[in-house]
Amino acid sequence: MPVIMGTAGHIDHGKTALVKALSGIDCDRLAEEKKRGITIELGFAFLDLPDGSRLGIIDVPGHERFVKNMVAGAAGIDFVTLVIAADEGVMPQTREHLDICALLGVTTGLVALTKVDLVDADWLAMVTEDVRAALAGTFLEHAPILPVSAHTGQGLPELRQALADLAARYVPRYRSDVARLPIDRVFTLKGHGTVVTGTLVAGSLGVGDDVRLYPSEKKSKIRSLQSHGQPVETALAGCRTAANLANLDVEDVARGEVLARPGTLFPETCFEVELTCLASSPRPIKHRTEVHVHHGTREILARVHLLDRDALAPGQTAVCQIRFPEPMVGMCGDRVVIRSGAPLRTIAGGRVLAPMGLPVKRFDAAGLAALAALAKASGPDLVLAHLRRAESAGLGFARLLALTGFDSKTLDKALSRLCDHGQAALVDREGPEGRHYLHGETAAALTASLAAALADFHRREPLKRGISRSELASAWGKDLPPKLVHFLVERLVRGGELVADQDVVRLPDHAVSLAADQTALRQALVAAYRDGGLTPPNIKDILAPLGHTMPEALPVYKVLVAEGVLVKAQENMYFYRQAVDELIERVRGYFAAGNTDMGPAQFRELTGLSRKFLIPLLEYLDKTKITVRVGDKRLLRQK
Ligand SMILES: Nc1nc2c(ncn2[C@@H]2O[C@H](COP(=O)(O)OP(=O)(O)OP(=O)(O)O)[C@@H](O)[C@H]2O)c(=O)[nH]1
Ligand SMILES: [Mg+2]
Repeated sequence: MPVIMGTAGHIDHGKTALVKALSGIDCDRLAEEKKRGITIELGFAFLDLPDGSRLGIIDVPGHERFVKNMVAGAAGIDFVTLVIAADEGVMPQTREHLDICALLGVTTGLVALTKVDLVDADWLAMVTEDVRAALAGTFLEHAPILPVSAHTGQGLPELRQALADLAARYVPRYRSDVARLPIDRVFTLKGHGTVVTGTLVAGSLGVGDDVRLYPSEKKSKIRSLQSHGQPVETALAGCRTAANLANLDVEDVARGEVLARPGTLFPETCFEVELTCLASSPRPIKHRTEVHVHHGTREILARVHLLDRDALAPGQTAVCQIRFPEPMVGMCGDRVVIRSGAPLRTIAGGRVLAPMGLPVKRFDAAGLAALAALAKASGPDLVLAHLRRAESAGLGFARLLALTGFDSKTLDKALSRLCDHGQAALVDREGPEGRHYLHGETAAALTASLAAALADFHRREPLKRGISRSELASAWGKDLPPKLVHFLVERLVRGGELVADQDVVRLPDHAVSLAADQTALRQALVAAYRDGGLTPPNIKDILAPLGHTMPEALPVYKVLVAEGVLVKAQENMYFYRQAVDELIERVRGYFAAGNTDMGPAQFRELTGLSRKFLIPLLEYLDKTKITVRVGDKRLLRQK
């Protein structure tokens, strides 16, 4: 994996000259840069090291106004060469760039004390001492300070050696394998179309790959690739990469956007960040302060939402949310640098805990504890912390990759271990974001709630065998994805805690049973309707002598109808099933005898019934499709 060195340091201190002296490459390409003698845009070069590897170089501008370009470049570097001119010594952007590197998570580097041809030995000794003092307490505290001159070549061999040593010792800091190319330049190459460049911070991209431009999610395909200036089939993490993109015009792409594969990044307007206010910041950061946020190659105005305090004092660290006016894409472990508007200076920075913030109430202990857990947890615990926060929504594999910054293998292992121990549950093998998981406790709580809902249903509907799956999904599970309800039901069935009888589910100990007095009622009802035939007594007259009301008797009626003993012709009018069946036979016989239609008069003649029963029964015959009504006559329905 190629290592990338970035320059840093005050304007005019000789960064670009040093890169040229080392690599032969002049990074100041723009006419304006040549004219003004300063760097504006990022410059890219490389140095072939004695061990055969290639060191990528990003040359940044020192001008105070172009710090945003510096941040974009430094976001992709592995170590820094802090360039300090021996004649001037430590200057404001020397310190600011050093702060920015620290905030971006850079942990190693060296100091090139350049332009030594302009100073004498005494001065050099004094400046070296000053520099050492300025580095105290920073990540470069013990770094080598190498005197060099781009003009005379003095110290260059030693500098090359020191760079090679750092590159050899460098341990890559990105573990994720989600390919991401934060774009730092967009241009048109005659005959080829749109080209974007950037440092591939993780993963790999190949020619022909389907890609998306985030956060807009515009579609594209990689036509060709270059790595450190050479055509390649595959660009690897850490490489300076240029990608020629199909279907996109230069105007479609902006610096700060990110090139990645479809479905791997998740645009959101809130990042959760562990933020540190620089000790050198002139004032605290107040809640809701608007600041310039630098993330990857993007710079955007956003607000800092402090959750556990009203102001973040210089030197303090807190977990907070950064709320953006438009969607952004990030990964856990990304760095942000924060600059204040007036005067423009770096005041804070930190580590992204979650690139997809969740609603957290300020000063809410539980919400803050869940966030704090993200800052502290690692390995499977980090996965659990996210699953816990996701509650019943759960998380897909792709989203978990972005939330943890793990590579796929590590995440895979962590999840299978968690599932084996019941700490997580795989609820869907083919969710929209890959395999879908719940926290074990969330799954357990949902399962318990489902069982309780079923028990409740049995209590309310003791005479129903159970509830259909679809009814269960639309009632108890109305706020959950249907696949999740299915998973929970299956899980209970597998555990023997629930019985599924085709489409109907019930608790194992539930059986349709009538209470003792209901058994008596049942017998009385059957007798009353059997004796009543097509002219049963009024319900009130049946129930009153038995000492029952209709609400009490209704469940028993329902059972009798379900069992086919009674027929419900209309509200509060039931008949003995057998009597109705005989009536139907008589009606069929009437038509079989050559009658083509049947009016109410013929029906009365056939049955001897009064209007009270006649009309409901005729309507019942229509409803059950024995007859069909035409005008006030009935025809036999052809089967
Ligand atoms: N004498 C002397 N002059 C140098 C040396 N290195 C750079 N310079 C001069 O210092 C001036 C600035 O050099 P650059 O390399 O452009 O400085 P820089 O740090 O890249 O500047 P910015 O990118 O604008 O921040 C130029 O005029 C260089 O010729 C050196 O080692 N010795
Ligand atoms: Mg320069």
